[in-house]
Amino acid sequence: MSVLTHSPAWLALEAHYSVMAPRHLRQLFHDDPSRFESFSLHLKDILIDYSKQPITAETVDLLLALAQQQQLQNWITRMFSGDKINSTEHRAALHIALRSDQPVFLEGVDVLPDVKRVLNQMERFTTAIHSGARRGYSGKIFTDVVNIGIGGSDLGPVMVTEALKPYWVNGIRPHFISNIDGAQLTDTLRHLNPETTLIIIASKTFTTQETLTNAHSARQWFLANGGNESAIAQHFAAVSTNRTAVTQFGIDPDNMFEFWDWVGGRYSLWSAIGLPIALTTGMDHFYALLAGARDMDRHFATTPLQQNLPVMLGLLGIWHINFFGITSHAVLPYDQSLHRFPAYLQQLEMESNGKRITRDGEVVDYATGAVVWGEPGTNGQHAFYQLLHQGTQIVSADFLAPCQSQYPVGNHHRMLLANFFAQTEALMTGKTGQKVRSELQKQGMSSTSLEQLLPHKIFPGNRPTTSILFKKLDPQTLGALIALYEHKVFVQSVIWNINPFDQWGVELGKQLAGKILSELADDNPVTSHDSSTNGLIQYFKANQ
Ligand code: G6Q
Repeated sequence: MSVLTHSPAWLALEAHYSVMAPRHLRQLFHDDPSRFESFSLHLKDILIDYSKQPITAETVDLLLALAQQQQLQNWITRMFSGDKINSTEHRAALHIALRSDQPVFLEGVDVLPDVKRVLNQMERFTTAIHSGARRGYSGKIFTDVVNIGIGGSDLGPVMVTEALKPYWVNGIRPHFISNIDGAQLTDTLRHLNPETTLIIIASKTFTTQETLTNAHSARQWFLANGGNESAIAQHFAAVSTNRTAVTQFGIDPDNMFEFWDWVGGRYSLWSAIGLPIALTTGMDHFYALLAGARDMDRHFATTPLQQNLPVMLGLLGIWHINFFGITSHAVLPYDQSLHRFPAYLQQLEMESNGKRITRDGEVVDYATGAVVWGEPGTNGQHAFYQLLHQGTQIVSADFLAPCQSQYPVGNHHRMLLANFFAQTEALMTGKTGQKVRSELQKQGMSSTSLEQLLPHKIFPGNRPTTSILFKKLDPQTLGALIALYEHKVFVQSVIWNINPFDQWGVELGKQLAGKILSELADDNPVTSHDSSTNGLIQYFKANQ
C-alpha cells in the first residue's frame, strides 16, 4: 500500500464513499433543494455548477482535507515561483509567466523581459503581415498562413483559431499540417498559392520527424511552384527553442520566434507557438486570450481552496476516478466553435497525468489520469449518449456552453441550450419504472407489450455532470477556460504525487519509428522484431 492510499485523508474518503455510493443524486436534490447555491462557483463570466455531482458538504470538506494533506497550496506556490517541479527533466513549468504582468523569477532572473521581447516581435510581424508592409516575393499580400507542427505545437493553435473564428482578421486564412500522412500536406497545399502563403514551422525541439519532413516537403512545394531559394526568407518562419537547428534548416534567424525549455509543449499556445493565433485573429485578441488566462492564474494562486475553480474541478475528478472508479471522462461543448476543445483537453489531461510512477519513483497503487474524449453537442446526443444514459459503465462529463451565440440564427441557440439543460437533468434524474409505466399506460399500450418494453425505457440516472456556462466565447473567456483546465490537471497531479510536465511515452514513439524507417528502405526480409511486427513489416513491403 502506498503512502497516499494509507493516509488519513484518503481513508476518510474511502469510508465516506461507502456512505455516498448508495445515495442517488435525485435523493440528494430532494434532501437539499439549495444544492445549486451550495455547489456552484463563479469567476467573472464563468459559472461552474457541480451540484449534479455525488457530493455533500462533507465530501467537499474531505476532498479539501486531502488537498491540504498533499500540500496543494505549497505546490501551487512552487509552480508560480519557478521551482523546477518538472523533476525528471530538471525544468520549471512556467507557462504562467507567458501571460503574467508581474515579474516571474527563474533562478533569480525575471523572465518577463524575454517574454515581452518575443511578444513584441510577434506584434511587429503580425502588424507587418496585416498591413501589407511585409509581402510575398512577387509583391502580393499574404492571404494564407500554414502552421506545420504536431502535438503541443499544433493542437492549441488549431483549437483556439477554430474557437475564435468570429474574430478572424479579414483576408487571412489559417491552415494546419500536423500528420506525417502526405494526405494532409497535399490536400492543404493544393489550394494555396506560394506567392501569398506564409509557412510557420513550429517545433519546440526542431527535431520532430513529422514536422521536419512536412517542412521539407512544403519547401519543395514552394520551390516547385514559383518560389525560389532567395524568397524562402520572406515566406518561412520558425517557432522553436532550438536556434541552431532552425538556422541549419535555412530559416533566417530574424524570422525565428523563440520560446524556452520551461514551457511544456502542451502548455505552449501562450508563447510564440500562438503565432498562428495572432496572425489569424490579430495581436489584440491574442493579448486578450493571455489576459483571460492571467485572471484564472490569479484566481488559482490566491483564492482559498474551497472557492477555487480549478481546485474544485480537479478534486471532483479525484472523487470519480479514485473512489467511484469512473475513469472515462467526456468533454461536451454545446458550442460548435469548441469542436477541437475535447481533442485539446485529451492531450492536456492524458499526456500530463497518464503516469504510473510517483515523483519518488514508486509504482502507484491507485488510478491516475482518466480517458478524456468528447464531441460537441447536440451531435453527440445522436451518437454516443445512449451509453452515457443506459450503458453499464458510468462516464463523468463536463458540459460547456455560452449564453450568447456568436452566430445568432432564429431560435437555434435556445434549442441548443434546451438540449444542454435537458441532458444534464436527465443524466442526473434518470427515469423510473413507475414513470415509464404511467407514460406507456397513457399511450394505451397492452399490458403484455408494456411489460416487455418497460425495462428498456428505464434510465437509471445518477450520472455525474459538471455544467460550465459562460457569457460568450470571446478571447478572454477562452483564455480563462483553457487555464482552468491546465490548473485542474496540476491539482490532480499533486494529489497523485506524479509529475504532469514530462512525457516519456511521447519520446518513445519518436525513437522507435526512426529505427524501423531504415528497415523499410529496402526489400530485405526483416527479422529483428517479434513475429507479429516482422510479419506486418513483410506484408507492407510486399504490398507497398
Ligand atoms: C507536448 C508533447 C508533444 C510535443 C510534440 C511536438 O507536451 O511534448 O505533443 O508537443 O511531440 O514536439 P516539438 O514541438 O518538439 O516538435
